Amino acid sequence: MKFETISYLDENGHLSPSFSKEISDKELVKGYRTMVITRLVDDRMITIQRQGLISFALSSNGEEACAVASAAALEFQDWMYPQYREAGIMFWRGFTIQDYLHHMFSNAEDLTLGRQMPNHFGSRELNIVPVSSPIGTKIPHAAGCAYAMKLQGEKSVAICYFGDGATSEGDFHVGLNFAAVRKAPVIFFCRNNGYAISTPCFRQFASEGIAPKGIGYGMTTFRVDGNDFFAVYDVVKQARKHCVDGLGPVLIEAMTYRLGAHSTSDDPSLYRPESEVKQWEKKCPILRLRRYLIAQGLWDEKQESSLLASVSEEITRAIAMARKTSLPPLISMIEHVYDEIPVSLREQYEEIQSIYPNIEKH
Ligand SMILES: Cc1ncc(C[n+]2csc(CCOP(=O)(O)OP(=O)(O)O)c2C)c(N)n1
Repeated sequence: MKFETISYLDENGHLSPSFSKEISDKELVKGYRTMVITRLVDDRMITIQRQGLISFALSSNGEEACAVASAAALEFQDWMYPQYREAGIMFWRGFTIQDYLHHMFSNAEDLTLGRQMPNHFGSRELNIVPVSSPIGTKIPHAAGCAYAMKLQGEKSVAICYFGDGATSEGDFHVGLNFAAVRKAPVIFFCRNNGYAISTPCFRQFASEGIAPKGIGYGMTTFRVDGNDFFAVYDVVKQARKHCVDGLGPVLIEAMTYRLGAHSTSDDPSLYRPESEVKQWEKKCPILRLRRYLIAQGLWDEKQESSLLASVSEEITRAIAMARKTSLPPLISMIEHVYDEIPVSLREQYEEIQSIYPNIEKH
């Protein structure tokens, strides 16, 4: 089974005349700015992890269009289930750099109160369900959420993001089958970036990519150039309409590439050639959209340098503030799971306090 890859914007920023869809200049510029913010924040997080300020960082370097263009194509009431390379959806929906930095420092202002690893963002206010470390678990959750919305007659969709590696998990198959049978309004957005850490796609599955799996489950499926802002935007718009029209779920396979390491605990030079990375650098989604915007007179070098300077300064200020902010209180370790804290947990908490009387001061 062969799939065409939908693409409209080439590497030089030329937009194909076959793209006749509506997307406002304002949205395009916001999309561009959001991708740049994501890139700059990610780069700095890796640096400060190396400096020992935070414990861990993952970046979406090279994959920013997948998150930002898809978020741009959705409505605010739509539920989002990110994996961890979707910081761009947070910034698109209004999470500030400071909010993000508090999360990365796992401090008292972090919405998850340090109970999660860095890059496990989420926000109830923004309808973004926090990332969870076990790969693929969000796929059935998103299918269930979408089915619930269908039963309640809501005109909203859920979108679930994951990598190619997640499709090797049972949860992928369970979630897709359930959603297809129940016609749940859910978009399964797979970023096929070629690798699950060091495992290349050809060692994960024998099918021709991920898209044929969607057909196998009986759902509408697209393969799209994941580094093309216009193409991602367009297929997600179409997928959303398909879902709210009651036609069932959609699988999108976005062809992209992870330009950086899997995480700060990885060394990609051990499993992939530098020449491969260089090839994909030319397809960078930010570069392509910038070339388009400049050619259209919607962006210029002055705006570019001012954006880079102001975002970099904002990140520096946010790091300083996050460092100054205290850690979450010890009691938060046992709160917010049970309605009433069970006696066994309360005893453990008191034991820690008695062993480390000054623990709250650290
Ligand atoms: C169930 C499970 N197995 C293994 C891991 C370890 N692990 C973390 S990320 C990852 C790779 C995931 O690859 P993919 O889904 O392709 O996403 P990518 O990191 O490429 O964006 C693995 C194996 C995990 N977190 N959960």
